[in-house]
Amino acid sequence: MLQTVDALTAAVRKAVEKTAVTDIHTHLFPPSHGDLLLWGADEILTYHYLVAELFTVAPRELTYEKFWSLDKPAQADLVWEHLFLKHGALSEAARGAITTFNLLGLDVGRRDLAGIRKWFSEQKIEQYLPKVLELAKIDYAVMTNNPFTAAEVARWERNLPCPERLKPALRIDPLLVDWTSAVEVMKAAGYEVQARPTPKTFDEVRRFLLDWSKRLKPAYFAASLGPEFTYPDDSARTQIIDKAIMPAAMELGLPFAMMIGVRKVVNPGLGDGGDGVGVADVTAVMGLCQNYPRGKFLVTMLSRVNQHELCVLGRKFGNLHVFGCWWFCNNPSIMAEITRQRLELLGTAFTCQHSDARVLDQLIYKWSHTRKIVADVLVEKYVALFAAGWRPTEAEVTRDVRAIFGGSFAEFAAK
Ligand code: HDL
Ligand code: ZN
Repeated sequence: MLQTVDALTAAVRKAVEKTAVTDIHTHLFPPSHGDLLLWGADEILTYHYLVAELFTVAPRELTYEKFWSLDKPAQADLVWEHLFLKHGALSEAARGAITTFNLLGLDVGRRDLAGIRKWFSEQKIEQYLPKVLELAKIDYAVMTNNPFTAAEVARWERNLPCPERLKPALRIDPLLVDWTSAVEVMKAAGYEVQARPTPKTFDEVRRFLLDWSKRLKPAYFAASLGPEFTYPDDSARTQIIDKAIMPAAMELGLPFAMMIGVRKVVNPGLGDGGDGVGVADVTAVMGLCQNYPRGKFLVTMLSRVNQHELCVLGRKFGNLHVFGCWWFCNNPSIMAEITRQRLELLGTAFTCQHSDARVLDQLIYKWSHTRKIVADVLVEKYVALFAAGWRPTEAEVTRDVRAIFGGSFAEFAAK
């Protein structure tokens, strides 16, 4: 038994520091998939979050066209110059790059970008990937694998090796947000689908999903959806969900993960960094949970405005698992607020974070920053319990930390 507040506080901080996390949503790829897996100093510095921030301070003569015409190191040099040297690296993404370099043991204080680049050039990805997973204390990470992206399909068709600790997820946005291009891809792959959805088309979409699931053995189906997403409605999208996606997901016992609220391409000049956020309609999630009591839904939402309503839905539906402080919510101020709210409304029946890492090395900072915030919130909640006479044991504290670090997700996915 932990008999003092100090002993309890130390136990909570130790458990958060030491407990492995399952990173349930990333954009990582197996090293065998070559340049799809991004890593190293220049990828860290040209992360689309930092590119967007560069253009908040860059001189007017730096146009998007000029920037994108540069090679990656030259782009990284501009980010380094403007966001790290000429301005305080105080944003979460900029501070994250510094945390990553620091935890890799690089002397970032010397600001020697050439030296940092040299160190990375000496790393071999086969050894570096497990080193990063160990540093971030990740047991495994779930990837984002899109069967509608030719470059990805080409790698999967070669049956290249994939490390045990990287698990696929089947990403199916085009079925819901770009139906005509999805039809073209499925048709070219030999599925008898047509743009005007018919019963045959729905059967073929389901077969497409089952065939890819056989190949990838995904942890879940996933889609990112805009603020305008509604369900049910009289759109083809509702039919695709009802007649193809959910039947396939339920046949396989897989969750359907929805990331809702991205306002796509508000500024095309920023490339991947050009997306914004919009307040979405949480009743779409409610409709799915009501219509599919035997289905399983993983949901994260992009707008801070949607978090409380989503949390309350998480209390109403055992087939809904709330996860992550996604993207523009992945900042200490909002992460603390969301995590406190979820503990208060959901206990440990949620997943506190996912990294969304696009660049392998980001796992290091995203989880280091997350652990700090989560530890502070958990200490507050356990100390309040202690003050009311409860005496948690160290094992119980570790159990609860693991629950919000992926344990509850595993239980939910296995239901
Ligand atoms: O759609 C998604 O999975 C989002 O996470 C986007 O990839 C986004 O660009 C991102 O990287 N967010 O962190
Ligand atoms: Zn993502």
